[in-house]
Amino acid sequence: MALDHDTLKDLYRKMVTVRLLEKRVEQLVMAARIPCSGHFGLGQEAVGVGVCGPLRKEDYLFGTHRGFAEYIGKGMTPAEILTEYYGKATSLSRGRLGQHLLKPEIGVMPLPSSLGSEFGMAVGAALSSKLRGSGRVTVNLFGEGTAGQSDFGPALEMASLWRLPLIFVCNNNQYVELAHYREVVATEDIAPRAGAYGVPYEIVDGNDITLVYQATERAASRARQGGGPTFLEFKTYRRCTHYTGDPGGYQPKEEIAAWAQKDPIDRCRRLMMAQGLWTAADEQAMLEAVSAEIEAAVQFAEESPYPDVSTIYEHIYA
Ligand SMILES: Cc1ncc(C[n+]2csc(CCOP(=O)(O)OP(=O)(O)O)c2C)c(N)n1
Ligand SMILES: [Mg+2]
Repeated sequence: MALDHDTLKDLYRKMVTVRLLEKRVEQLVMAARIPCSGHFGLGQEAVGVGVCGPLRKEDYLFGTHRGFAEYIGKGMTPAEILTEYYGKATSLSRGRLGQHLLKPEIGVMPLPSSLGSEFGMAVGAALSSKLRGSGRVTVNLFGEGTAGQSDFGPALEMASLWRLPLIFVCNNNQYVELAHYREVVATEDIAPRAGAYGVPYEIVDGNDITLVYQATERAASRARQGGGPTFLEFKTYRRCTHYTGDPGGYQPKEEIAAWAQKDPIDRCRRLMMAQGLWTAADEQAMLEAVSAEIEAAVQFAEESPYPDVSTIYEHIYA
């Protein structure tokens, strides 16, 4: 079944926001305006945006280091993201976090530097929801490389044993830093590992925003009804390098070109146009509005002060 029109348009706008914002942040990193590097996700926007689509504001999200899809999807704004990357005093963390986005008010949980340590945190969040009967669902998003980390199995075991309201989401973008994943991962699919722990799983086209949304909606409703965890693997492709400054060259040009044909934003726009929901004029107006929002956020971040040195001992435990 198709998504309702407003939902589809909202998801589309969010994917476009992610793409334009990532491009802009990359320029700002390369121009040394932003004092950290970035990891982006050109071509995989439908996963983070689509997964957050059916979530509620209070649901927990453990996102990734790669790009802004799940953060925009969960409701963070370009200004909130940019002020963090700039390290400015106007950011939610008062310039403390950099790339490690966090907004507990809308369920965006901390991103650890050590990939894989979020598995345990996600189990903890989901267990707290179950004990409190809060009805909150936890989404744990990670890459196919991170699925090789040692907490992965125990997290599946506990989530299954305790029937936790937890959705494991593997964003299989086919690259782990500078290696194709089949150089470091023994199997084509990650999801069947969940079956060994009694966790139901689905393998889904991650470049089809409708399918991503619907698979997550099924998993979330199972979780809310006490049915326990689900494992979703979304197949997609990272059409950019690992980080800003990575010279690339290890991804075959033909492979990148083939995946460009399956671009999730183009597919969504074609779908909306075919359904008569979207015109060239709508596209133009939306691009202008999103670009203006991003430029206003860049200006705000640029003009914001850095935190004063005298505040360095604030917000830490003695
Ligand atoms: C424990 C640990 N090892 C290595 C790294 C360095 N690192 C950062 S991103 C990355 C690649 C992870 O690949 P994947 O899980 O497929 O996620 P993707 O970057 O493709 O989104 C690695 C190895 C890290 N942050 N933490
Ligand atoms: Mg990967």
